[in-house]
Amino acid sequence: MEAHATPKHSENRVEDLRLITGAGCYASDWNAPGQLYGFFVRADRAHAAILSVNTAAALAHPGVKQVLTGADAVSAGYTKAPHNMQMPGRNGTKTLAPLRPALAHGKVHFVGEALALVVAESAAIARDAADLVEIEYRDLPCATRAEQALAAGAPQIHAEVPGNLALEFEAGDEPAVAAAFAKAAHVIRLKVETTKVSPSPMEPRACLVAYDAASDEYTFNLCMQGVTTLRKQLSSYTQVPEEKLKFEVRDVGGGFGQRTVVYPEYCALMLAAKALGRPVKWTSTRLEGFLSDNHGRGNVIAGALALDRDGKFLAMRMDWIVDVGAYLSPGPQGHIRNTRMAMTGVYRIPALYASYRVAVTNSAPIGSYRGAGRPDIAYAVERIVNHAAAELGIDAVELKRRNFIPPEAFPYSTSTGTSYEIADFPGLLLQALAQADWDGFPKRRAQSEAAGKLRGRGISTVIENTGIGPQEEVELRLAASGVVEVHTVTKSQGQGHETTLAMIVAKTLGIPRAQVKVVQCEAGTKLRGSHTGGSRSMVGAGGLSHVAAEKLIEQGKTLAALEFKVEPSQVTYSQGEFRSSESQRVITLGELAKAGTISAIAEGQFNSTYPNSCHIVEIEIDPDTGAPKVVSYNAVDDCGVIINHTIVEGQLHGGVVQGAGQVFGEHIVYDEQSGQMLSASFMDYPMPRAGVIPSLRFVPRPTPSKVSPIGVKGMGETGCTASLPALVDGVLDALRPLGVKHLDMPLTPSKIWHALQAAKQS
Ligand code: MCN
Repeated sequence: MEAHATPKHSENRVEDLRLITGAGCYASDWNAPGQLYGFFVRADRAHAAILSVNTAAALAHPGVKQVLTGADAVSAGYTKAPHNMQMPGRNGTKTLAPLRPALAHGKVHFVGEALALVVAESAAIARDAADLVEIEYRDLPCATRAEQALAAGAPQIHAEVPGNLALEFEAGDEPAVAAAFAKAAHVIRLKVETTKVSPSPMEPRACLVAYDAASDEYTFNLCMQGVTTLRKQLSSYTQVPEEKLKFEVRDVGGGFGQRTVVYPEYCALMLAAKALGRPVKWTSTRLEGFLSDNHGRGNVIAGALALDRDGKFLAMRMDWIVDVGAYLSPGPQGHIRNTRMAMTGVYRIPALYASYRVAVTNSAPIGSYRGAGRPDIAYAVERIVNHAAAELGIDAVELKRRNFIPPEAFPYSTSTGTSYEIADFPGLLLQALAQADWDGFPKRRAQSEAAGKLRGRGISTVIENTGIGPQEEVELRLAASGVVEVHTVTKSQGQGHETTLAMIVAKTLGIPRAQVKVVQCEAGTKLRGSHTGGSRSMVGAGGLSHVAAEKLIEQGKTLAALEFKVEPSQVTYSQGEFRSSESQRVITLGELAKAGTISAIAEGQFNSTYPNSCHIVEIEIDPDTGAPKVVSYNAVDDCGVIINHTIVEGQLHGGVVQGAGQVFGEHIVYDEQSGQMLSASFMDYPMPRAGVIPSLRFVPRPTPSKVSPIGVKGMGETGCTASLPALVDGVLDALRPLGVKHLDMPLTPSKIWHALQAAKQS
């Protein structure tokens, strides 16, 4: 295991030169001879019956080839969007999933829903002609927030989902929790919201589809996070067999979960490409992205924590209202299930219970977004624990220490059915406290006060489940040149897999990294596995790259033994060369492959790993403007054995900054009356800027995982998970002395300033 640990400043990313010099090839860089261009006509209202769609004027526009509408989607049978909400509901009920024609038919359910596709000789013509599609609507009242949609008398959004309740289910032991609450010395309650956000990858969604009548095959160039999941979902939506769906993808400019899944637009483009016999290309504008790409989070959680007289946790209850948007996106089960997996957080809580009400609303569908439920549960648990500390006058660090799952209790089974493999929370905390100079805070606070500023410190101690996936395969191909190709069905969207997978194989084979080439989602690949998501790539594809390299060595020994005329057990391998003391000859990897490519496939299925973190922040607030400023950010993280320190630090930094984006500004807001989105541009939706986390200090504190053959724990999301509670806690710690107990994200200067004014007057 340790063989894979690398020194602190490890190798640079091989992909970066290509990506930062404009030599990348993204979805909209692909073109096909004779291609046409699509533009989607989208709903300009949140909830309305479609009385008519008149395409005559658009069709008559010069250069327009076709206008597809919901009727075409329905007659093709492209109506049943896939989803994976298979968990049983209360009293054996099943999820009620509304139909979702690839182009809206009969009704529109959110602003931005695609309802017609104009295909033309140029993108500009398609866009112009879209204005000529005449739609007659009958407006209906809307409900864009889940609490509003579930309230009595709310507008009925889909006939198939009475009361807008798609599923109600529960986890844990309600009677045990009720009994513990009945005997508790203290019960602390807090309602928090994990706000709705837009993942906003740099690359807008794009898709080029070509149809080949001879083979009845479709070829796609699009943004994806891996071929297998998308292929399966696309096939499920359209009933086109998976083997007829081919993909060619090079670079992907960010995904964050949003690029994993099938979208209805891809299916509509398939219809056009087939009908017209020419490839059709569509590139989303940023506005379309805001309106129609899946959003993230969107939960309201009413939490309650029961404690005994000594501040020991007895039980926790959480009642969730989960917004899934207007339709179930293909993967909601994951981001809902994950909130149950780590419900106990890092604490020993004997009794847990959670109820969930999953609501449809007149808003864009919600999908997995970096962390997929893990940041939500970590935020809810940490907020209530830190709130309990403040309410009971116990130091937050002390309260955590009293309730941590101790290192000797691992593997630890939680009361919602999860088994945490290994962690050392007290050790992590101790190191983070030292790193952040926790005890020096009063002095720094006094200095800030002298300068007229409020200063607060925030702390989070979190754990999450990452890495679990279906049966995964990695293939190594050794060519006569000596180059070893690593084939995967995962797809990096910026995580640096070309570097890290190559490092793993190079290390196992003892050859230079330059001799290893990573090929992700090769066109027509038959390998099985999952996409890059759930921070599973290093646990799955990474571990299997190592196993495949070991297999390649064993295979090589057998082949070399034939050459040397000895037994395979008499052959040794080191640094790209096979030898045998019984023979004078040496044979290299490349020489071995002279007669033809040698390949080794490793397969395996992996369970969850449990990365965990302690993040400590300090924040200064200007009381005159309410503007918060992060002045220090310290992270101590356990992500098992580290393959590449620089990449891990980069991943952590990216996740932390994404968390900061949500904490300080990012927020998808719909107008409650009209259902229009009020945050559909970067002017209204403030992304975090470079200065938001000026200095992140990251120190790893690994406990290697045995789930992974190379000891790693998936960590691509932990920055998001740990930063939300730490940053919010930091702001509240600064405001608490003035009487502010809780604020929901986003903590904008205006919200903070108003809270300060209200506190002054009370
Ligand atoms: N790594 C390592 N040592 C470890 C663990 C990971 O060196 N112990 C490295 C890996 O080699 C890999 C990176 O860190 O290069 C992340 O690995 P892993 O934790 O396995 O996560 P994935 O590669 O599966 O990435 C998925 C994760 C998720 S779920 C989201 S969402 C996300 C993220 O990664 N989206 C991203 N990071 C992103 N980074 C970028 N730039 N763009 C996105 O869209």
